[in-house]
Amino acid sequence: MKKLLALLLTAVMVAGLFTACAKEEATGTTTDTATTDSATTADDTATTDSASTDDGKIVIGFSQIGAESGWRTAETDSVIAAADADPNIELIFSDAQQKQENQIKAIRNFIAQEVDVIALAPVVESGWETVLGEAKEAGIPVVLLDRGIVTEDESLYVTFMGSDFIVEGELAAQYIIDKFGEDAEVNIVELQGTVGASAATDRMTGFASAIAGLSGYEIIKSQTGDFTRSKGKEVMEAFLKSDGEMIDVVYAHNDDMALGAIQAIEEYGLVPGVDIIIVSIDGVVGAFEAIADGKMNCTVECTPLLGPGLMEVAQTLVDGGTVERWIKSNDRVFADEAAVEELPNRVY
Ligand code: GYE
Repeated sequence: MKKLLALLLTAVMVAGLFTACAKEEATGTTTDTATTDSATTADDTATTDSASTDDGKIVIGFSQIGAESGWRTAETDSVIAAADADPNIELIFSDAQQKQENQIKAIRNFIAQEVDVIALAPVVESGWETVLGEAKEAGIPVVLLDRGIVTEDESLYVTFMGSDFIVEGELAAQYIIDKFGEDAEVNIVELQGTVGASAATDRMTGFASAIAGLSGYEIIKSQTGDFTRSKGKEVMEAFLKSDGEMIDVVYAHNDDMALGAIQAIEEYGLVPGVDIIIVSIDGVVGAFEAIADGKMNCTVECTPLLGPGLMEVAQTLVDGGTVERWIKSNDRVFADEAAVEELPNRVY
């Protein structure tokens, strides 16, 4: 019995040793050292080293929201590619899978690892004071990437890199106004982005303000589709069920939801892009293709190619330089024929 026990114990110890080795290898090469809990490990494969290396590299900890849309995947690719291309930069990538609590955990890990710069794509705009206060206390500059936050303490981040979502909403509305005319009666359904996200709140505000003075323009339904294609489709199905032939326009806060809505409209038996005009935001290649197919009408560009800019900003901050408070992207509108012509040039 004793012998058996001893044997068992050895077996367990050997097995333990193996796992320890495997773990070390993982953290030393490709696994993210910033997020170790099982909920967030799945996509955390972008890290190349641990932050504590003393090789003089600039270490950026990037807390990404997730992978809800084609846009976001393009942004992740852009950041990883730009970091890979810069021998002076080391990136620790952490995927929050849409949860603010995961982002807070990741930021705390970045602080513990003494990274040089924290890049945060905040899933929602409120609730960041405590953790960003901790980063400030640790002397680590925070760069907000692609979405903003709401706070009374402006010192909690150095800069916001991204688009003007209010203008994007206005531009989307303008396309519809130009198409139908100011005096028309237009019933609009709105597919909102993630509740509480700056990109959703501001796109809603910009659009609403642009149609505010036009009495025939009405948003008859507005609901979140979480910036995803599947949710966009699902919500559009419900809109069609309740309002069907009444709907003139779909305004979606991103292209993925618009593409989901297109599917719903086709399944319902109407012609997207003709019976129902579809306008959205992002400018991903799928939207350009849908416009070329005549199934969609307009997309307002919002560039996800923020990687190279982020590397520059990180370098400037580490060198003790200053950066603009808002590094604004240049967004363009692509509709109808102009979108078809632009399709071959799209890189995301
Ligand atoms: O429009 C959407 C994504 O924050 C600007 O998030 C970004 C938005 C983008 O999921 O597709």
